[in-house]
Order: sequence, then C-alpha cells, then structure tokens
Amino acid sequence: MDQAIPVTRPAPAGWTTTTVQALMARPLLDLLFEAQSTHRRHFTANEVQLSTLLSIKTGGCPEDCGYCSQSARHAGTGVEATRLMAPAEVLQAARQAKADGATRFCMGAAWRNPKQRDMPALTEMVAQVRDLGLETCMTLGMLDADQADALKAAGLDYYNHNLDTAPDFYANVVTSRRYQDRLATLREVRQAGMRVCCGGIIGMGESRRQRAGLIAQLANLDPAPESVPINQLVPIAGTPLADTPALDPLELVRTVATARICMPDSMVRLSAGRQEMDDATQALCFAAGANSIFTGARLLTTPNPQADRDRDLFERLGLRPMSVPAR
Ligand code: SAM
Ligand code: DTB
Ligand code: SF4
Repeated sequence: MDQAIPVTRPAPAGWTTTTVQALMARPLLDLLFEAQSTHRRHFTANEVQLSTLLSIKTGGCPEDCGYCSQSARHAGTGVEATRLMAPAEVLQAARQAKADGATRFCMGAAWRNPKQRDMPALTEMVAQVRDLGLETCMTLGMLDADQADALKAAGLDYYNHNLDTAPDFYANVVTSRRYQDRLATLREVRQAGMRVCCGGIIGMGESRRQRAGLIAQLANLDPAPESVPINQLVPIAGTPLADTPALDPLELVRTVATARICMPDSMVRLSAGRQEMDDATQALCFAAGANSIFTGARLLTTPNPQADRDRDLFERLGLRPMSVPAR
C-alpha cells in the first residue's frame, strides 16, 4: 500500500542526480502510477500535442556531435548538404503540416550558430508560419542575445536547444561545443522572452545514473523548459554511435516517467526513435506522461512513423490530438 503513495519531492530547483536516480529506480508500476497521476493533475488526460519538423538547412555542419547524420566530420552518412530553404518553400511545408493536424511547426538547421546574413530569411519564415496560426519553433544552434531578440520579435514561440546528456557523459558525445555553451544559449532564449524546448538523447551508451543526471539538469533550469524532448538515439551508419547497443525499452519508459514527475508542468515529447519503437512501448510512454510527439513522415534526416500508423495507434489507445493553445 505504501508504495502507491507519491514520494516526497524536493522543491523544483532542488533535484540532484541521486534523488532523481532513486525515483527512476522505483518499481516500474509505482513509477508509472505516480507519473500518470502527476500528468492528470497538470494536463487533460489522453491528449497529445502534435508537432511537425522541417529541416530548413541540412548537413555540412561543422560540429562533431557523435550521434548526428549532419556533421561534416562524419563522412559517409549519406546526407547531402543543402542551402537554407527559401521562406516560400518553408511556408508551403507549414501549410501541409497544419492540414495534417500539427499545431506546432519546428524548423531545424544544421549549424553551429546562425550567421547574420541568414537572419532576414529566418525572421520572415517565423512571421509567415505564425500567421498560419501555428506555434513556431526553431533549432539553429547557439544564439547570441541580438539573434534571440530578433527571433522573438518576429514571433518565435519556442527555441529548441538540447542539453543532450548528463554533464559527465557529454564529452563522450560532443567535443566541439561545451555544456556551458548550451546553458548560455538557453539563458539568452529565456532572456529574450521565448519558451524553452530542451531535452536530450538516451541510448547513447550512458548509464541510468547519467540519464538521471540529464533529468536533474533539465528540472533544475529555472524555470524548467516548457517542452522537454526525449529522443531515443536513432543509430546512423557512418556516425561514431552507429553501433551502440539498443537500449532496453523499459529504460526509455522510466526516463519519460521521471521527466514527467520532475517537470510536472512541461510538455514531455516522445521525439526521435518512434519509428523503431513498437506500439506497446509507445503506449507505455504515454502512460508514463509523454504528451507530445512529432508527426509527419520525416524528422530531420530520418524516417518517422507515417500518418496512418499514428492515426491507428491513437485510435487503439483512445488518444486525441491537443488543440492549439490560445495566444
Ligand atoms: N544544429 C542544431 C543543434 O544541434 O543545436 C539544431 C539541430 S540538431 C539535429 C537537434 C537535436 O536533434 C540534437 O540536439 C539532438 O538532441 C537531436 N538528434 C540529432 N540526431 C539524432 C539522432 N541520430 N538520434 C536522436 N536524436 C538526434
Ligand atoms: C529534438 O530534440 N529532436 C528533433 C528536434 N529536437 C529538432 C530532432 C530529431 C532528429 C533525429 C535524427 C534525424 O532525423 O536526423
Ligand atoms: Fe550540427 Fe546540430 Fe547535428 Fe550537432 S546535432 S552536428 S550541431 S546539426
């Protein structure tokens, strides 16, 4: 009986890796029960927010992120570098995403950071997509204060910038940019008044303690990110992480549940990796409090479940798409 009683939690800013790890290690059904109870106190049950991704500038990236198909340092991933798309083309893709039921449109670029010469096109894209009535999100790498202000002024609702993993595993994955650099960009995004989308990747060979370390970092951001993408590594041939052994799906479920409990007001997005996941694993992730997904046949460079598979899954689970929040 006592196991069904929620654990006493420290104040939002007080998570440590050890307290998060203890939560993550609870019997799975206790963890799921608490995560779903937390979810129902903060969100409408059975509703899932739909976001669609578009790669507005693909490949040729100078960074060395070990998981990424788009790094110029990993020869042989088969990804060809493109130029930044024209705003009109982006708008067309956003219209399609809206027609397919997405309420948020996320535009991603394979950059270390945007160049000044790109800013006029980027701000035009934001303004036009927003005019369609979609929420706007961009992920462009590191931002300085002026760039963050310009994107906010154009109407950007969210900026995605991930911490990716725990500080003590980070150097195994990325060396061209420091953890501190990521935190600095997140501060600029907040300072400019935008909402923060920040999460990470699991299944890169990190330990459970390191997954807990990532959640502690995210939950201790003050305030916590409004949106928390949990990506499962999509192993890509030609990258240093291509042969990483697959993660136990129940570790993904534990990570999602822990994120939900530690960040009760945040949207927790079951992000990359759904194509490789079976339906029962996805169902457990929703039970664990995931309430956002990417829809559309592609993520940035890798496949995502087709619309009919997601429609079928939603029907079988009794899930409904969330409507766009009022501005
Ligand atoms: N270049 C920008 C940056 O890294 O800040 C934005 C685009 S980047 C592709 C966005 C995020 O996608 C990364 O931070 C990482 O968390 C996720 N990602 C990239 N490749 C992935 C993969 N193979 N599997 C899972 N997640 C991945
Ligand atoms: C995030 O956390 N996941 C998305 C989004 N932010 C930009 C990207 C997933 C990329 C998966 C690998 C690919 O398609 O290249
Ligand atoms: Fe570049 Fe982003 Fe890929 Fe890293 S994750 S290599 S910064 S596109």
